[in-house]
Amino acid sequence: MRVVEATLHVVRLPLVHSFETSSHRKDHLDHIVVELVDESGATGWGEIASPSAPYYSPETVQTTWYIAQHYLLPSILGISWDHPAQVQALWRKVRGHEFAKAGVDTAAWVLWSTMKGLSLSKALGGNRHQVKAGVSLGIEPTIDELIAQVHKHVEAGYARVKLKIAPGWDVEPVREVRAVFPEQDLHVDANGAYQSTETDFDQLRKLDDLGLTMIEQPFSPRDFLSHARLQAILETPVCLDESVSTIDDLRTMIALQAGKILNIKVSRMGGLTKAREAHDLARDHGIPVWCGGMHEFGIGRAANVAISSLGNFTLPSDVSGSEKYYRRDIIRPPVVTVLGSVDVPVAPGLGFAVDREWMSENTMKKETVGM
Ligand code: OSB
Ligand code: MG
Repeated sequence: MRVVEATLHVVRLPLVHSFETSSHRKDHLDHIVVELVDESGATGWGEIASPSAPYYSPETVQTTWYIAQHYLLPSILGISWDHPAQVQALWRKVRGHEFAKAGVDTAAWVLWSTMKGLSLSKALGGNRHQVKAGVSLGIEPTIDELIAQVHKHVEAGYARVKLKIAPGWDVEPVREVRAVFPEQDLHVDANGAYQSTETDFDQLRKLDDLGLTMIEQPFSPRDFLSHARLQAILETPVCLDESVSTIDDLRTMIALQAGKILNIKVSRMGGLTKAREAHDLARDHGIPVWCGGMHEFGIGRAANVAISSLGNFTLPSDVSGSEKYYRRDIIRPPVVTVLGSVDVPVAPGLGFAVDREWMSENTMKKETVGM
């Protein structure tokens, strides 16, 4: 396989319902769609799902654009490869920049699986026909509005509900939601907003009797030690998200017992090859995983569905239906959740058609890199 042309498209879509985490609120997203074309004219699609601001990870839309344009695409153009897992080696020297790498890596997997006539799921070694879908709900202006959001998504059938928390918005709203939904599979995600202080440890400890499936990323990304200390005093599993962006981070998590569950994000780990490697390593150490999301458009969402079909993705993934996020997605048909599950496509490659017309109507910036 040899990529001879690559195009980056910055696409902007408004969110149906604005989303607030411990760091900020957003009402639209700019993601970069990666289009790779090989010498036979076949296309592979990927999505760089970096947020615009460096609050989730150090990357931004602008840094990913720069790194893809100047480093990642030039190193893949004109080079022959047999399998998408080899693509990582082409930019071995580029440190970090996982979101940028993930978009190009996914496009290579989609191109290859399309050419081989395999679904992306099959190409990755997946064996599920359906994946369980969870939903991630942001911080709301009031507890009543939060409860209304939970109602809506429980009624829509989601298998698990995650609530964003932050200091000042934690025990009280979660306790009230729990009171209304005593049996619901519920978990919380702090996006690293707590500090390694006695006050914050005491506050987090109060979540332990609310029957949560997990507490996701309470402390900052590099603070493995506080996660290990918290896990040692809680019954509730600690789940890591931001802390694990490389396989070495996962080895650290395992060695320090810094959590019992792993959120694997294709974007955060630098693509499908690394996400699969993380899945295998976690499985070998008895750590269940689920696939986290970055409010992906349909292309990134399809990749998340495909990776979630691997055996150790035993917990519901953040792969909600397209309509939770966007009035109209850039793929056809949109991703749909029925009775808490999403079907894994069986068609070759992405398994969805990219809606080029809708994409170009919403494109802010575009650039083609040739050989
Ligand atoms: O921590 O999982 C997170 C969105 C933006 C930044 C961080 C996170 C999220 C989500 C979105 O929770 C999950 C989804 O795509 O539905
Ligand atoms: Mg998270």
